[in-house]
Amino acid sequence: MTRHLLPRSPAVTPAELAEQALTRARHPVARLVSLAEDGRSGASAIYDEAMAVLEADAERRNHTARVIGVTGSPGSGKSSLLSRVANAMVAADPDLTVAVVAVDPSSPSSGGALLGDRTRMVVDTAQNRIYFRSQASATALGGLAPTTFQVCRALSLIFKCVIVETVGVGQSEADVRHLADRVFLVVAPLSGDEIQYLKAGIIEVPDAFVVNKSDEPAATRTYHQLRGSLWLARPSDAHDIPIYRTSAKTGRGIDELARDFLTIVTAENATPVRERAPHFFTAWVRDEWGRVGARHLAEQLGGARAFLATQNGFASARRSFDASIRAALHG
Ligand SMILES: Nc1nc2c(ncn2[C@@H]2O[C@H](COP(=O)(O)OP(=O)(O)OP(=O)(O)O)[C@@H](O)[C@H]2O)c(=O)[nH]1
Ligand SMILES: [Mg+2]
Repeated sequence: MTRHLLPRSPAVTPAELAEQALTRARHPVARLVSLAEDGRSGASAIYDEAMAVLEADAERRNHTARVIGVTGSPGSGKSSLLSRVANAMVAADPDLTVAVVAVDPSSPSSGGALLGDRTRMVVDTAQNRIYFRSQASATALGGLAPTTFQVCRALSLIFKCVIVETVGVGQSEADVRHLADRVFLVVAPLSGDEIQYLKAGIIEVPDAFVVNKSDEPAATRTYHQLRGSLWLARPSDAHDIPIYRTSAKTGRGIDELARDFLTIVTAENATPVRERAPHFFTAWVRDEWGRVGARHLAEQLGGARAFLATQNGFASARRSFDASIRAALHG
């Protein structure tokens, strides 16, 4: 329904699109991301071709990217915080480029492409070193869509740091773990008592916590509650888990968080984003084909990792999977 509202794209070849996207100019990057989100096979074919060019280029340049997951309850200030952190990061490191993908659970999925412009982020357009994108979540629980993976993969070939913002309402924490090198959980003051932290089970996932809105008086109590919860829930590593105290309003703690994000970005031994593909391919198969599909993938195709190894890109893997399972079901 929203498709006709999208700006008409000039006729560029996939290779030209890839080249333009590498300049990090807003429109070609947005177009590439839209292709990654678009399930139709025409779009996937263009996406695959552009991705092949980007991958070859990344290899030539020795480009690696880090993915940082930032999750937390709705309205805890994740986007405001990331806007400031991203700006502080590029200010501190002149070579750094950052893309932020915010997965928005409240939007209808058809609105995803249009959300790109709806942003609270202050973006430095002059150098195109920060890119912000909002993506509608495919599921009511706010889990990551398989296309989130595709989008991150595309952005990780262009930017050095990809930050994925998800609302922490269940499935998304578990999903973001499969995508990100590090996961940060943002909480706001008064967002719950100790028991709620524990019951939600989400305290197990993050590598670090952020108490945002530290300008509010209740933040101190929340900080101590969270410390207490960590001692109970993760006695073996509670010592090593950072809890940042930030305010996107006053700027408190922003530089410290930005510095630690930079440490993650520059650390050795990044897991290439493409290695995370099997998890997201399996998720796509489940979405599209349910349990029958999952069984077909495991039993007939040797599982996601083996199957992907025989395929030329994610989108073509989807097409061959469709063909394979259709043949099995009807043939
Ligand atoms: N006082 C105060 N308000 C903040 C702070 N950070 C964000 N806010 C406000 O909190 C509200 C939500 O901020 P967002 O940045 O949209 O929060 P979010 O977590 O990205 O929200 P969703 O993406 O909708 O889940 C806005 O009105 C912000 O202005 C902070 O540090 N202090
Ligand atoms: Mg947000």
